Amino acid sequence: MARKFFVGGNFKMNPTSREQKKALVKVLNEADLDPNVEVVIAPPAIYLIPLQDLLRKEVQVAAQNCYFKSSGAFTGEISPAQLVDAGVPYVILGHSERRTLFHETSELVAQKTRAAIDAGLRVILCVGETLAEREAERTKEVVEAQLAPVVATLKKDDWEKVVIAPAHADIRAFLASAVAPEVAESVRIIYGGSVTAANSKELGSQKDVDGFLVGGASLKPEFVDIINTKR
Ligand code: 3PY
Repeated sequence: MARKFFVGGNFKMNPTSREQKKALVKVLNEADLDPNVEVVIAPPAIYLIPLQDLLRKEVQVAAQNCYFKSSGAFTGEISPAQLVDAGVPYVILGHSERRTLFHETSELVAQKTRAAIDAGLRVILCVGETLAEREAERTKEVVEAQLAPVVATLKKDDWEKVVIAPAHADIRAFLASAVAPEVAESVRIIYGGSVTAANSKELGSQKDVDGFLVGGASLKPEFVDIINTKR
């Protein structure tokens, strides 16, 4: 089956006011969006439910993180079960900011991925090297090591629920041998890392790039041009 182009907008810790939030909704609700693209925006948790209520139904929402327990004494965390109960279909896990600023290990990311899928969520799984690792030409090794605990915890059918966001598209071959050729063929691998309207056409035309996870540009009207990249 063809892989549907996927564009995610990671708002990170933005917007900072309800007015900005309304403006973002207006842009997306009034835009002429390519119907062949799956569009998912990831606002801060506090805006998930209001945004879901305000947005046109074609635009889905994702949480930016979740924990691996379903309830209990874990102050500040949100559980996969709570996201499902709120009608949230997706969660981003393993973003580089979670890994570097909040010291999330690949084992923790794998545990969260397992728990999210068990609860019924779809996962935008981020992997990627740091600049220093890239400069040391360790990208392949680092990305494969990040994926390894996820590969160990997921069953073959679970991969249908995963979209992988790396900064390079060379991991399909790894998945073909580490999981299965049919999973490598069907899983969506999207490009994450400073996507803008100025570079999305070139990035989106590359073999094996099935979409984008967009950072800062998802907060601007150019996000619509990025969604419509393939038109
Ligand atoms: C970026 O493009 O900055 C991202 O972190 C995407 O999530």
